[in-house]
Amino acid sequence: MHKGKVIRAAGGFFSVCDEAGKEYFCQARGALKKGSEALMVGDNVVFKPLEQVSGDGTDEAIIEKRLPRFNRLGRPPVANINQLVVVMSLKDPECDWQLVNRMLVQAEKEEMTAFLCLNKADLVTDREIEDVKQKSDPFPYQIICSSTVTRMGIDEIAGRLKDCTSVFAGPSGVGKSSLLNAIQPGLSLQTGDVSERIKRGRHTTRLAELLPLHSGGKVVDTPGFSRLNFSAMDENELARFFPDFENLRGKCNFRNCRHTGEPGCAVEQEVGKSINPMRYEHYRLFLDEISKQEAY
Ligand SMILES: Nc1nc2c(ncn2[C@@H]2O[C@H](COP(=O)(O)OP(=O)(O)OP(=O)(O)O)[C@@H](O)[C@H]2O)c(=O)[nH]1
Ligand SMILES: [Mg+2]
Ligand SMILES: [Zn+2]
Repeated sequence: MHKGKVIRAAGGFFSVCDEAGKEYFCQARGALKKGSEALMVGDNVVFKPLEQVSGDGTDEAIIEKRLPRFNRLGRPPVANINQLVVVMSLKDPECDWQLVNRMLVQAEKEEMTAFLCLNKADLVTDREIEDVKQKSDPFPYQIICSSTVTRMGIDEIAGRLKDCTSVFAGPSGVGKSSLLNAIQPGLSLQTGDVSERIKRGRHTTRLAELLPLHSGGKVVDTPGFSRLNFSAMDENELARFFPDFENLRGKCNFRNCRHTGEPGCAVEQEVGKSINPMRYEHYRLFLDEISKQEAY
């Protein structure tokens, strides 16, 4: 029996890389294809090599078993990830802060570290960058402004990818694949056409793929998405996934305070001070959404 990691998943077929870096083209046993059991990129598996070789010369194998996961994201669908890199662009398309905060809540829930990358800095003025930062300040995660054109922020992002497994996630067209190409040119990932008349991305990356980096880290490039729902979230736990509320834990008048207008709410008193008003607004929106889901 061999051990390996799923690096690509498509239509019931999987590419698995063993510890020596050898790639196998695999099928999986039926139970490993359904529901939450379905194999994801990042999953560690036990597999049995077959005698066959696939059309492109890759050895074939069959996945026998999935090893336990330490976490998983529903969107993008990946497992065993240490770090979420939320990628947005400052322009074309503009930063979607609500989606940023949705992704960060998921990262906290799955105990991942996270940072935000605001790409395409070359398309806006320094003043505009300051305005965007101001709007989100104070923000409890590092923000790196970047550009694949001027190489601003590229080394800083690369530095944060060392020795851990990260996932790049965000809307289509923000430059996830372009950033990875800038970090490691040999990756040669396909990117959207600049001359495209429609400024919105068009889903250039079709499948999540786990890529090894020279720096020792690994990173998953993923297809863009613009919607993200909270599934399997309890409304009482949401506040725990806002690290900016953390210092205020237990300081509200009511022990089970939802931070939605209750008298003596310590969180609400900090809005506009240590808590960014937009983050608080999104907290209330998410809470509302989760409580409606629970009602069904
Ligand atoms: N001006 C400018 N354009 C950029 C930058 N980064 C990427 N682009 C362009 O933005 C477009 C989309 O880039 P991609 O890297 O394909 O975007 P993506 O996020 O991977 O998109 P999907 O794969 O569809 O999710 C391409 O035309 C890139 O050349 C940047 O820093 N500045
Ligand atoms: Mg891409
Ligand atoms: Zn409160």
